[in-house]
Amino acid sequence: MDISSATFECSAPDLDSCPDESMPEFAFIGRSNVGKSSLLNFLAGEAGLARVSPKPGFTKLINMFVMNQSWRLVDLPGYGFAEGSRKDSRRFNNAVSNYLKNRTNLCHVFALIDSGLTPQEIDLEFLEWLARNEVPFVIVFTKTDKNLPIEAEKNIAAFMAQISPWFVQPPAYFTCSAVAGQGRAALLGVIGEAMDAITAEAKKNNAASESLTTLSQKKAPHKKRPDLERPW
Ligand SMILES: Nc1nc2c(ncn2[C@@H]2O[C@H](COP(=O)(O)OP(=O)(O)O)[C@@H](O)[C@H]2O)c(=O)[nH]1
Ligand SMILES: [Mg+2]
Repeated sequence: MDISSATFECSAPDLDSCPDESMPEFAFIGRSNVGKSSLLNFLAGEAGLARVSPKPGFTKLINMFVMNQSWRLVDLPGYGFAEGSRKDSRRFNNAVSNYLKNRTNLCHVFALIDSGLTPQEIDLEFLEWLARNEVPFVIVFTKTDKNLPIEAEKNIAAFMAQISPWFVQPPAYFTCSAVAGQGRAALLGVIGEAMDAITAEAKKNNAASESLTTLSQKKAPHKKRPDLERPW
């Protein structure tokens, strides 16, 4: 999967303000400061596309970017940034949960976890929520340049050991570093595979609907997420 064009499309405060669902979407979610915007820029191959901030809690909007004029990368607001002492702000916001539960063109979520930290309760809680709500996701351990490889490996193994009992088949995971330039091909591969599956499904549906043209009444197609194999 090559990226030939990457453009900012819009910032939406909630699901209703998001653009139409005509393009497949791949969304980044994770704690504030985990490296969502940096990873988006790294995958897109454009340093200044999404705004990177050393200050946590910066992005409050759903930011949409169109790649190759055919699919979107979505930078979701981060969770886990406690503003003041309000406990509620630890939780991810309504716009994010609505988007994740109801966006029909959402193909995959990349759930970002900092490889430099031991398993954090809020990340475990969030992944459990994703699994319970049947949101299709893969895990991406970020910032592998920050620690010695052995420390990152230890944190990753501990995290996967904690979540594995929740699944028949544990979710796929990847590692990346936007700073060291590691992990881009594998993540673009995930998107490429999903896009191939969607194209194949669309072709099949087109062929099927052509063979139905003799029928006088055609039913409107039922909107659903692409039937991709889920990681659990
Ligand atoms: N060492 C290291 N720092 C990173 C990496 N990715 C992002 N950062 C830094 O982490 C901070 C938060 O990054 P950002 O992409 O804005 O995170 P977001 O809040 O999840 O969107 C910034 O200071 C980035 O420079 C990485 O791969 N390695
Ligand atoms: Mg960001």
